[in-house]
Amino acid sequence: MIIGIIGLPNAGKTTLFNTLTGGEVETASFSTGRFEVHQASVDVPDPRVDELTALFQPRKTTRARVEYEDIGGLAKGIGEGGLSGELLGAISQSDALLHVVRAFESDDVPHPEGSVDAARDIGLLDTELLLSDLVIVERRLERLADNLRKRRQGPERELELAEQALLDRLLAGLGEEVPVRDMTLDAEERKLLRGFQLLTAKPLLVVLNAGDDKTGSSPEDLGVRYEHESSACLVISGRLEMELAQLDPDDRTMMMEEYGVVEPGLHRVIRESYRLLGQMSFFTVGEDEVRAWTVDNDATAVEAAGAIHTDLSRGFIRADVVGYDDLVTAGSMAAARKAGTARVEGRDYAVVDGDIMHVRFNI
Ligand SMILES: Nc1nc2c(ncn2[C@@H]2O[C@H](COP(=O)(O)OP(=O)(O)O)[C@@H](O)[C@H]2O)c(=O)[nH]1
Ligand SMILES: [Mg+2]
Repeated sequence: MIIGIIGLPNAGKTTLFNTLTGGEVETASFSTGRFEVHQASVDVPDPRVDELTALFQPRKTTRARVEYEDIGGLAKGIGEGGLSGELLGAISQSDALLHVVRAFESDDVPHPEGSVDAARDIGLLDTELLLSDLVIVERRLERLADNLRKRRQGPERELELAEQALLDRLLAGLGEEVPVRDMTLDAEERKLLRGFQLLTAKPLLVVLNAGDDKTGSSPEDLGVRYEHESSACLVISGRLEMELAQLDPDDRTMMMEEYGVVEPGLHRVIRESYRLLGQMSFFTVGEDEVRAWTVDNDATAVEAAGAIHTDLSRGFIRADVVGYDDLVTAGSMAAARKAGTARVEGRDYAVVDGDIMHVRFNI
């Protein structure tokens, strides 16, 4: 799963990327407008994994991971269909987008639009993504119209007519500036659209990069309301977060108290990204390893088994399952079994976020 970090030059993308990944990519106080991509994967912070580690004292703890890509090179002409092909290519390969928006004032850092206005910048980028989708949908509609003129009957014609109807709806919506993620589409339609990699269909996390004096501000405090499907909006202080991430734990705690930061904004960013991707975690536990596994929100027991190893899904017999809270209350697997909170589930069981599973299999 890849989350593409996008935004205007000097919004703080690379600063956030460095904070997220512990990387040290150079930040610049002016934009070169150069197309540039940096990639790194990150542990998903999860207090439940800490708790399970304390409980089982395993030799090894493995957390869920997400991958971030810092995609630089958005330049002037944004909002006017100004995205270059290679930039679009990098963005369209992301599973979700993280839009870093400048909300900090600084005389040292120029803003490509000449002033700081977070709501305006969100609009600019949203328009850019919409325009890109419009082009894709229009092109596809032209090709379909061509095919339909040539092909008078047959099952393929039926499929193409259905696709045409769907794309016409999309075209109308996009024309009214409705992102695809806000449109009502059934599972079949979503599947059909997946191949187009439409940018406004991707989950979107807006991160407002505010100054050090704005920690604890809400988006509304900064003049922003962002209410869309599969979207969320967070405020962080990019530079402060980067400094926090570079401190050792004791100093970090002290500095967080000083600035009134309850939880590193970084953790919120990673958690929200994970949630927007429609993913959840289940856990396996033992003396050897406590491990978080990532599956889709609607995963079944046999799919969860497959996330661990294909052998486990092929030879799936049953799964021993206990909810996270039940396990922590009981204190051990044996105690949970005694208390009757550990269950045996079959292959179609709908996994719940936080389930602790042990898969029985035979191959
Ligand atoms: N004052 C202030 N400067 C910041 C903040 N975040 C980033 N910057 C500075 O803004 C400049 C551009 O940041 P960078 O991460 O390179 O932006 P990018 O072009 O979006 O990758 C750098 O000089 C950063 O140090 C912030 O929260 N406050
Ligand atoms: Mg950068």
